[in-house]
Formats: sequence, structure tokens, C-alpha cells
Amino acid sequence: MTQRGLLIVVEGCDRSGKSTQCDILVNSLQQKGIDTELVKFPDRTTQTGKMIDSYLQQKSELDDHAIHLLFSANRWEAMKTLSEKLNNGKTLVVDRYAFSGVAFSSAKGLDLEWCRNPDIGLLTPDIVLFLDLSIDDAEKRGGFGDERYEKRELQIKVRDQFMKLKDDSWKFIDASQSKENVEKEIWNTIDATRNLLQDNIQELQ
Ligand code: T5A
Ligand code: NA
Repeated sequence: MTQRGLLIVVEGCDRSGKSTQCDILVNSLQQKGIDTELVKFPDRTTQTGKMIDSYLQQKSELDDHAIHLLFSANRWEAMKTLSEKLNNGKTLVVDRYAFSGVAFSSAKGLDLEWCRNPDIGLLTPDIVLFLDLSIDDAEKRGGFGDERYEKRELQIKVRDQFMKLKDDSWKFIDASQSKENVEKEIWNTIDATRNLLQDNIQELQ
């Protein structure tokens, strides 16, 4: 039977370098001969994703609960395909997941437990790499743009909410370093935890 792939989630506040590092990690894993694919949430291309994109760009308004459920639905609609890919041996590197969903909506004032509920039953990540960056450092990275949540006060609250969600699968990465050093820390972290992960991660060596 094919060894299933790993579900690697990359989380962090806005501008922490998630997308940059996800691209690098996918390339590095592929170069090691590990069949790997990039996944990004929200997936702005689907029907729910288009509504989410419009909301984030402040082109439309939605009730806080409604947008929370849309973000969750955007993950649920991908689950069947993603679980098939994992079962076929593909490793997935996921740029944001349900932790972002809960952290952002609860930072806006929704009840944390209410926020967790719609995501219960989603595929469980094997490892969560949390790119940790202070809000001051995040602001220096070209500044926050015009998207809805790119505001200092909210980002501070989001970080606090993220801290309530961490568990043993979380690995903290110092995201204030150079891109190259963040890349190295991520690689070393995955390597150091490989025994706890699937057998196929041993191919990393
Ligand atoms: N959201 C998301 C919810 O509310 N609920 C949910 O369920 C989900 C999934 C959009 C928003 O949606 C919210 C959270 C978000 O507010 P998104 O599409 O992931 O989410 O957001 P993006 O705008 O694409 O990404 P971010 O702003 O979070 O940025 P990244 O991916 O963390 O950072 P990245 O790699 O794009 O880098 C940002 C800048 O920093 C530079 C890069 O070159 C780039 O200019 N940079 C570095 N500079 C110096 N040193 C380094 N080490 C650097 N690494 C990157
Ligand atoms: Na991103």
C-alpha cells in the first residue's frame, strides 16, 4: 500500500512570510524526490472563494458569522480531493488553515468555541509551522495593504488568539530572520520531528 503523504500546515499572522516559505518548501521537498503539492486557503478560485475574495477586498459586506462559515466551507469543499491526494502518497504544504479561520473571526469578537465548531472533522495536520513575527516587524514588510484585516490593532488580537490554539503539533519558527534562515529553520524543524511524522519523511536525509 502507498504510504500516505504528509499534511504540513504553515500558519502565522499577515506578512510573516507564509507564501514565500510555502513555495520554497514545496520546491525543496520535490527536489528530495517527495511528491508534493501547494494548497492555499482561502482558495479564491471557487464559488465560496470568490465571495471571500470580494469580502477581503472590501467590495462586499457580510455578517461576521456568515464569512466565518464561508471560510470553513471553502476548506470543506477541498477535503475530499485533498484526502485522496494524501492517500495516494502526495505530501501537501498548506498555506493557512482552520487556525487562521478561528484566530481571525474570534479576534473580531466571535466566541472562540463557536468559531471552532464548523471546522471540526477537517483533516488533522501532521505538523503546523507557525511563522512567528512581531506586528512591528510585519508592518515594516512593505506595510499592510488595503485588504480588510490588514490593520495593526486587529493583527495584535489575531496573534493573541493564535496563541490559544497551539498544541503539540505546532512548531514555532522565528520569522524575523532572513528568508534563507527561515528556510533553514523550517527544514531543520521538519527534519528533527521526522520520527514523529510518517516514515516517508525519513527520505529527507
Ligand atoms: N483568513 C484566512 C480568515 O479570516 N479566515 C480564514 O479561514 C483564512 C484561511 C487573506 C486573509 O484572510 C484571512 C487572513 C488574511 O487576512 P491570505 O490570502 O493568506 O489571507 O493573505 P495574503 O495577503 O496572501 O498573505 P499574507 O499577508 O498573510 O502574507 P504572507 O504569505 O505571510 O507573506 P509573504 O510570503 O507574502 O511575504 C510578505 C512580504 O514580506 C516579504 C515578501 O517578499 C513580501 O514582500 N518577506 C520577507 N521580508 C524580509 N524577510 C523575510 N524573511 C521575508 N519573507 C517574506
Ligand atoms: Na500569503
